[in-house]
Amino acid sequence: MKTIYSEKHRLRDAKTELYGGELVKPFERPSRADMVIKAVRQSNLGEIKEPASYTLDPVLAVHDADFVSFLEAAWDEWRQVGYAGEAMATVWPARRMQCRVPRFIEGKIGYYAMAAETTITEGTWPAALASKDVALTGAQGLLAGEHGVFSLCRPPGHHAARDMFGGYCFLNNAAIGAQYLRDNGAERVAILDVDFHHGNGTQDIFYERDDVLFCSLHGDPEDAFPHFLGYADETGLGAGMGYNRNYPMPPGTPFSKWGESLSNALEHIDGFAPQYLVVSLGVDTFENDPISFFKLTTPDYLTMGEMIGALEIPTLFVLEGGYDIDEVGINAVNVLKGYES
Ligand code: Q9C
Ligand code: ZN
Repeated sequence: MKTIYSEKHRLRDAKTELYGGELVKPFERPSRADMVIKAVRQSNLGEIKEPASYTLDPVLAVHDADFVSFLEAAWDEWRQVGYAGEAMATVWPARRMQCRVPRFIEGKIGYYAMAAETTITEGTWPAALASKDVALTGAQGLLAGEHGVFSLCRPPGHHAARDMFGGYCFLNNAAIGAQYLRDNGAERVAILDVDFHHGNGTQDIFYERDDVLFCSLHGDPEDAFPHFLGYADETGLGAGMGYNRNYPMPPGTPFSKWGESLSNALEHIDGFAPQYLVVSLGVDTFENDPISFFKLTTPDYLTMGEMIGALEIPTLFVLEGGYDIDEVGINAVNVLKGYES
């Protein structure tokens, strides 16, 4: 399997994340991708390719234009105010307040943020652009007839909604890739999100559509980020009714239970008969992940890949989360190895 990878991920190198009331070094850091590409090399998974460059058109196919313009300008606007720190949201259009985009950057960033932990910094926008190129180049590989491609995206994307960033995400790489497959001939695309966190952004983007099936396995929003989406009763709206499936699971869930949800999701995906599958591949379900609460082990990721591979659908794997730096590479590559076996 080919891996698409860009060194430009390094441009996303925030100094701070708001966590437990403190500003800490971000969990989502460049060394994550270093560990993953190292594991790809050591496992001889296959060729590693630079992404091609794409215009903003495939981004604007899933994100609102005003949101994209905001992301592009946010750091400059923040810096012009003279603030010493990284750009961070502190105020939101909460219940019964006006949902208008204010002029001043402090208001604007609050309007477009879904959480406060994720700062916008100098290289964030170019890194996000490169990350979507990694996803799109992977999608192009599927269109060219490859059976599986690994897009080693960083920053991740599945929390980014049509008009919101947060949860370490800016542009929704998996959604951009899935939409690109749709726009280039595929009638039906399924997205399977195995990241520990609910893929609220991806759900948001496709919620009213029947051409993109979204299935997400994740920590119960009662207990886990993003808290305000990801319940089992969110099944889609309008034409999209029945095309969204959530599998929230409680703290401590081991693979024996998690795998039952996966089997159920895979059955639905199989019944949908998509031309392509996009997997939002987060490995923060790992037992030692510092911010999550599932109990998957390193060999479980091989089984996960085998189960996905049994569907025999051309699959684009898009990297999402996974914060145990020492094991993120081996766990992610195990899924790909299992898929190929
Ligand atoms: N107490 C991804 O995995 N903060 N994003 C969680 C836990 C945000 C995760 C706080 C986690 C975002 C792509
Ligand atoms: Zn996650």
